[in-house]
Amino acid sequence: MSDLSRASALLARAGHVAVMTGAGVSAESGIPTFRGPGGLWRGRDPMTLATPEAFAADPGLVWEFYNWRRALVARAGPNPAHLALVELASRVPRLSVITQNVDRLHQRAGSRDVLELHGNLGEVRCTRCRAVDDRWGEPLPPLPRCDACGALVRPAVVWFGESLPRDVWLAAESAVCSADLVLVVGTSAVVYPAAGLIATGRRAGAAVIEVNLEPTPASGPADIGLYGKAGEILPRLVAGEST
Ligand code: BV8
Ligand code: ZN
Repeated sequence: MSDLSRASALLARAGHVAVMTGAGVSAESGIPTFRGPGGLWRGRDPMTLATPEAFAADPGLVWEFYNWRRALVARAGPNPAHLALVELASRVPRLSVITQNVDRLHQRAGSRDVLELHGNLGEVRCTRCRAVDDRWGEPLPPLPRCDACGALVRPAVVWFGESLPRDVWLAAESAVCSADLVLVVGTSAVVYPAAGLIATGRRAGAAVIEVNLEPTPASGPADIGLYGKAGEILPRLVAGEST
């Protein structure tokens, strides 16, 4: 029995599937991943820009990085991997979509109740009054200001060293603990606490399927690894292909 047919059989029996996605699910939409080739911006490691310290030191540079990504994401569209997960939602009794991505492509593909562990590029949050504004698709000036109080706003994403939104985190933990299958798609599984959800789901008794170009630290706990492009594998998996 091929890995794909074993995975399809697990999916067909699942009552609750928790999907956990990373940047790799958006790669075929033309959005560079964090750690793969082309993951750099102007030779800078995104990890050195996605921090409160970088923003405090040079908000203009960090906003340049985020405005570049906002424009890129606004021009991008969902790919077959995102669309396959929308189709999966109509084939299983319950589907939870948990993403580390900030590009809203799951929502734009039609997924509902997406748990955004790391926020999103559409919303901005005031550094003084903490007002949150959805500025999706709107080009922002080099140093955007709060409409309410005039202070500098920041991207409403979770930076390294910052806590994840508590309500979203608790919902994601609950999802993987009640799922009978955790489908891990396009993540290098090195960023915590998000990556910890995989082992949490496994400990709670879920089977784990990994879809990635290559093995990752999630491959150990995974029952099945399907290696190739998510945009090619997910539609076949959801369609129940077995070859
Ligand atoms: C926290 C939003 C603590 C921003 C992101 C030292 C100092 C400080 C912190 C730490 C430290 N050591 C460890 C930490 C914790 C840190 C962490 O995990 N660091 C790692 C790197 C070691 N985590 C944090 O800081 C978190 N907060 O711990 O808070 C705390 C606790 C209590 C109280 C206060 C504070 C916050 C982490 C969130 C960071 N924000 N994003 C933004 O986007 O700008 S994370 C960022 O990385 C993105 O969200 C991204 O999604 C995420 C994970 O990366 P991946 O999604 O996996 O993407 P990646 O490029 O890595 O991999 C792509 C994969 O896809 C690859 O495997 C590739 O093979 C595959 N692929 C590519 N193409 C395809 C494909 N697969 C299939 N098909 C394809 N076509
Ligand atoms: Zn304000």
